[in-house]
Amino acid sequence: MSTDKKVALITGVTGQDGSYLAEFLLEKGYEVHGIKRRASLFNTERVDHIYEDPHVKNQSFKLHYGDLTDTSNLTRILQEVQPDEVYNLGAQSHVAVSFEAPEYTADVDAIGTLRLLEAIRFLGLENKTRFYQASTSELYGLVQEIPQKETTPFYPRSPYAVAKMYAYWITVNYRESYGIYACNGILFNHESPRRGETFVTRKITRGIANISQGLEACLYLGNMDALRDWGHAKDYVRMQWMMLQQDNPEDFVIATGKQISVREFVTMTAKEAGIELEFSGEGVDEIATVTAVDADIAPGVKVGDVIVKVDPRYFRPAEVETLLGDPTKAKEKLGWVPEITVEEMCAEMVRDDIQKAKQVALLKAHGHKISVAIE
Ligand code: NDP
Ligand code: GDR
Repeated sequence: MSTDKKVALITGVTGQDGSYLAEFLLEKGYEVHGIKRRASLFNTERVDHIYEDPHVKNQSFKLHYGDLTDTSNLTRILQEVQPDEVYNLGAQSHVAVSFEAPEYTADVDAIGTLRLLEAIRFLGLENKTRFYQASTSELYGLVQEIPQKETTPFYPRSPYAVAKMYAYWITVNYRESYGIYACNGILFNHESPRRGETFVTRKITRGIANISQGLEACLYLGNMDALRDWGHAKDYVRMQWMMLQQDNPEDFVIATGKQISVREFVTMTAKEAGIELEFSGEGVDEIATVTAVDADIAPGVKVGDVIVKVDPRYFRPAEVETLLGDPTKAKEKLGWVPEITVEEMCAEMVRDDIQKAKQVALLKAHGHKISVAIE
């Protein structure tokens, strides 16, 4: 690979943010290296469009097999790549799953971050390599202040958030102890058509899209009252890069400054899919019934259908009820403002999921056996 370009290494390159960031950096002329876990299938769907044939010289985008639980592997990749910038986006990133797999989550999300920072130190890259840590609004958990900003105290509410809190502080510690340019982006929820199917926004847009095309009957959700500050992943990866271009490393909150509930996101999604809903009942008995439908957009739905129900299995042992970020510092110091609204993002996700649902419906109509995975 060429040597005159800036070199970036992304952990979690196959994830939502990793794929957008890789695209962004390639457009900026970077040589981009990504760490990919070995899996029994390729699992590169989100980066296939930027994949380059490894047999061709001067590749700008290169994947390395690796894992955040493997110190020697990470150290070897860093030694080989000699990155100017490391973006640590890799994580077991699902909050509910972290209650099922707390030890693994700690190993990847907390100690994985330490492994990378230690590798930078061990290889003597302290003055060369800048480090971005994917921190999270989940650190605020049981919120101590509204809205949450860089100085708001943390109160994590899940094994995921506790692991990310270690990662936050070890990043600060390596900055203060060894002078590494290391910083935390405290990012509030951000979504896109590339969002994993089990996070609530994508679960909703995909579920309603499938229902609209007659592929599913009902969408089951957990806490409909949860409030989140939802932005678009494209806006947020731009800010990840901006944070590493300053004279001095600092931590920033990245958010839109607006929040809506899960229930409101359901209503917004349904509207985009040509469906009007009425909610009734409370708690575990809450349902949403169709009151009007545009049959051209949603041929699989009729008035009176109950298409959303609550299933307590999606409740969490400890819940984060409300998150609302204050991105003032990012705006004032870096000039960053989000460009995509939650309505625009929702519309983009719905369009994409309806298109996918139509493809599945077509294949089914031609006798292909395809089941729609539901969680
Ligand atoms: P995703 O879940 O979409 O992607 C996570 C990535 O991490 C995937 O590439 C995944 O690989 C990889 N990964 C998981 N375990 C390991 C491991 N043991 N070793 C190496 N890589 C691993 O997350 P997002 O893109 O949404 O988020 C990116 C980062 O930002 C995460 O750290 C997340 O915790 C954090 N964050 C996300 C927010 C959001 O709203 N999206 C908000 C705040 C923080 P594979 O594809 O093989 O599963
Ligand atoms: P979150 O995102 O936990 O905020 O973490 P998620 O979309 O999973 O949940 C948001 C809120 O919706 C409620 N909810 C449901 N959630 C899921 N997944 N499935 C459901 O059926 C459901 N019903 C209601 C949840 O209880 C919660 O309150 C995300 C991840 O990307 C983290 O990695 C990141 O750090 C934070 O955002 C900021």
